[in-house]
Amino acid sequence: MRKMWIVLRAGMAATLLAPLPAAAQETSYSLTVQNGRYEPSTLAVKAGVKFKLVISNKGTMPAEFESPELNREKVVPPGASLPVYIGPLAPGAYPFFDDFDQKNRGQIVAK
Ligand SMILES: [Cu+2]
Repeated sequence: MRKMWIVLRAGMAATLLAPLPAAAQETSYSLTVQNGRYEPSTLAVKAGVKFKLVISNKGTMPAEFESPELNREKVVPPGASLPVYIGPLAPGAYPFFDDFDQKNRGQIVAK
């Protein structure tokens, strides 16, 4: 039992000494839904890098970020900001739309 504690404590010390996780320096972009439109409607991102896309819904109705090309679908309630993790993407254009308001469309362009 005592030996187990020593091993556990050694493990905890190693955790404390470990460098900051990669999440602290993640690539992040933001997308806003406002007045029935995505802003920006074309979002340029770096190709080959996984990134976090924070979707903020400033409207009064729920929005659903959807993209079969990106294989993502996320409902964002009014007033909420939610993250979606995407990529790494090959260079190209990836369309997305609001499944609750399908005239609201945009694209992510990876370069
Ligand atoms: Cu949908």
